[in-house]
Amino acid sequence: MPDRRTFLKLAAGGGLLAAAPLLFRGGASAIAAEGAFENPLAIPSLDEGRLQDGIRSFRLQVRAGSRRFLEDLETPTLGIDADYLGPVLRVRRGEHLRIAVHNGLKENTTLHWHGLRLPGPMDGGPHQVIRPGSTWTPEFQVRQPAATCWFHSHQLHRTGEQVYRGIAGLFYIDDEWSDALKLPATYGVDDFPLVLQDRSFDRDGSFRYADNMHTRMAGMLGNTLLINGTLSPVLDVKRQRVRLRLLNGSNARIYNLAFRDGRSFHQVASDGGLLPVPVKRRSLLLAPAERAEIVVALKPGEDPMLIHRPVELGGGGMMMMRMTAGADDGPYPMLRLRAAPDAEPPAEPLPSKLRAIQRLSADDARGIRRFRLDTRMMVGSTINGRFMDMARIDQEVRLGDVEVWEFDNRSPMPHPMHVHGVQFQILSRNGGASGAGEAGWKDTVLVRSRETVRVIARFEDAADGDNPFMFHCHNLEHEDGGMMGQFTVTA
Ligand SMILES: [Cu+2]
Repeated sequence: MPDRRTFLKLAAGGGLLAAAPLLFRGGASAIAAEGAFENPLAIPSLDEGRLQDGIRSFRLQVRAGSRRFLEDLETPTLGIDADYLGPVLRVRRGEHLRIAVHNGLKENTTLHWHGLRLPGPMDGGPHQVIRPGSTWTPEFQVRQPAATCWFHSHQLHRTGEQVYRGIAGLFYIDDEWSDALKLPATYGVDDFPLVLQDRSFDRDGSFRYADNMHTRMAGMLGNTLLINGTLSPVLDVKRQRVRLRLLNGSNARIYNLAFRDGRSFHQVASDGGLLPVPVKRRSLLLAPAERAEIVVALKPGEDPMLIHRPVELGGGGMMMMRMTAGADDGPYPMLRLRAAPDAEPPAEPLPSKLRAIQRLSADDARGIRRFRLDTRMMVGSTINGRFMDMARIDQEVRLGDVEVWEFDNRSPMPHPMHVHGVQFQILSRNGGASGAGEAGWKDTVLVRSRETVRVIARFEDAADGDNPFMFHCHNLEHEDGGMMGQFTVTA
């Protein structure tokens, strides 16, 4: 008898052959728009490790568990020190870290520190496999400004499924600068993490992760939204100003965040930390792996709804194939905020300046590397025409150099491109300027169909051929399908 996984694969594959849908959107993978939004939002536990002899050390265990997401049904899950997802790890700039990661699963995994600047062997990519029952203990110094980063499985060909089942968590960096700013910063009181994920469930409550040609082309889109693992959540707050640290922890889905009543909010940070100034906006596009921190003003007693507002990302042109990563689904509600009738007003105005960022200039760059993104129908997505090969180094960067990387997306769908080991700045989109919300440090950039994006970075962390860094699409099914390459950074 085929096991469940094989059965699902066969079932889904058979459906594909019969129907051969060319328009990978909507239908069974559109998010349902209903829900009471009465479930209290789960807040992950905060783990500050142990500070001893100048080293902050953590002990983490990746393990299996189960969680009741849906009424009356248990869902088998994976997590880090938890049944589903992991704690928020909190560290300070300048600290030396030691993180013991024990693999309590029956399969190989890895834990990648997404957005962290560190040496190649500590990165937690596909070369730093943790075998079942063993422990991997990376050590590194935090040498970057305050930011909301994260960690997740990066197991070759298995990242999509392992992350889907729950191997992900947040990683906060604080520093003197972020301490001094008058932004909401009390965890779980006026400063909240929001991990946005779409999932699908089978009738027995188990996650439905479909590994088939459809998902390899379009990415895995779920039809149910979870935030921090909570279905149809409400967040009760006792403050009139709250900071939301958003992570798009979805495998493939893109969110265009807004409030149903159209209110504005301020974006204060992007992937790699604080923006130069707060950016007032009414919507915010967040692709898989991207982070943004926003500050929202609430009046006592009101309950605004955070929603996804459908957006056209362009694209198409290949045999009518258009893959939208769910961006044009909806609108659908995501999170209800509910301010207490006696919610406290903020003591100070929102700061008008956050953190100066020295812009890198193309004049400082040694050169430009070009990455062409293509999708071949029923085959998969490639970078410069190639699929990932663990034995091949695709790019060699000289330690300390500034380089421009250009992503030229010729495929009919958007690709959120991520580079390990650096934080970069966005130079241009199709030759023009990018938005004020992208004026800070980034490690993941959404490249729309038919768009060319240039980013610039200084490569200051070393990675040799045994432990190279990755560059890849963060649509995890694209990544698992081979839309990834490797680079070294050596003197
Ligand atoms: Cu992609």
